[in-house]
Amino acid sequence: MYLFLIRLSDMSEFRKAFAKAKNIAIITGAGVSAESGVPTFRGEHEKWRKWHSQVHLNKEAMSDYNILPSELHSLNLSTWIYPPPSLPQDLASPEAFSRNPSRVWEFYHYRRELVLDKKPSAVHLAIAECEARLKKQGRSVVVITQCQDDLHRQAGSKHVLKIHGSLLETRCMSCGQVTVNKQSPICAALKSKGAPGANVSDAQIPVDKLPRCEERDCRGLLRPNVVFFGETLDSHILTNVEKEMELCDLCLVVGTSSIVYPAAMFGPRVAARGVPVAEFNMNTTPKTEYFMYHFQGPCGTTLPPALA
Ligand code: BV8
Ligand code: ZN
Repeated sequence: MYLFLIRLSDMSEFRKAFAKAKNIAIITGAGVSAESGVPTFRGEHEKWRKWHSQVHLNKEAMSDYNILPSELHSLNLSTWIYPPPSLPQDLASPEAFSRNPSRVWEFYHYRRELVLDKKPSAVHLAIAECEARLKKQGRSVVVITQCQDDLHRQAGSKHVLKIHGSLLETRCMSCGQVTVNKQSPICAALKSKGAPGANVSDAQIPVDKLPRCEERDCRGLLRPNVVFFGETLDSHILTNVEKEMELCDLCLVVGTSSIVYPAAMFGPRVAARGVPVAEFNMNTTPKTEYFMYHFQGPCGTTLPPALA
């Protein structure tokens, strides 16, 4: 097993594949922005009030949920809280937004404020520099990102497909207008709201004081222009992703837990065509076994030399 992992992590083998590749697809997740100081979506320390995915295993939970120890890895649960936690995806859903737009806006206001002053990390810069360098050689790099910040573009990446939308855009629930919005705070009523502490109460902001559309006299309620759980991804973007998945002859999967679909299946689908896929992550993921290479550690350390 030890030798097997060493083979998977052989950087010189990866570098040979990199040197030959003409079209490289780089799938990124929250781990890339973690290098810039943006908290990941899931993880031991990531929580907003009672919504979190930190989990502690106990035998009672496993027996109530009929979970076998052998199933834990595929569930991506190393530990399990009992009773089960409210997951962040319960906040990021159309149902949650229509039930309690004030609470959901507090959650997004908190996350918007977190990303607004962040700068691209060594990973963002290495990817952007690689795209520019390879372009001169007639080769291409596309970034397919689940991140909802703007750090890939800020770093200089030109070909970016943002599949889960943007924290810094709003969409009007009435007229559908999508607008880039980097205001801080996004509206007066949200100023100093959204604190993540477990004992913080909901601000219960009246709906007419939440962000509203400024298109002529629309005044419709705005929502964050992100893809909530249970919503479909933009079909135009998804078509472009499909094309890139078909075209690429090398794929990198960087800083994603590979548990959110459909993004989680992009890397395995490329691997199924026999194309080399390399995962860069702090940990193994439910998809690691599908990939030819796995480079474990902070991607700020592992990725720049891989793309140099
Ligand atoms: C859809 C909302 C059609 C906005 C986000 C098939 C099977 C099972 C489930 C489903 C399925 N199809 C659909 C589903 C349901 C659902 C889903 O996948 N649920 C999961 C949770 C099981 N998918 C959907 O609903 C999607 N829609 O498929 O439409 C449909 C609809 C209904 C029914 C059927 C079909 C819509 C997906 C919505 C995506 N929106 N968020 C918001 O953010 O507020 S996704 C959310 O997770 C984040 O925003 C982020 O974009 C995304 C992915 O997370 P990651 O980027 O992977 O981040 P995470 O924190 O999890 O992990 C960080 C990783 O980085 C870790 O691995 C860590 O080890 C690593 N790391 C950390 N630091 C570093 C590092 N690595 C390297 N270096 C470091 N320094
Ligand atoms: Zn409007």
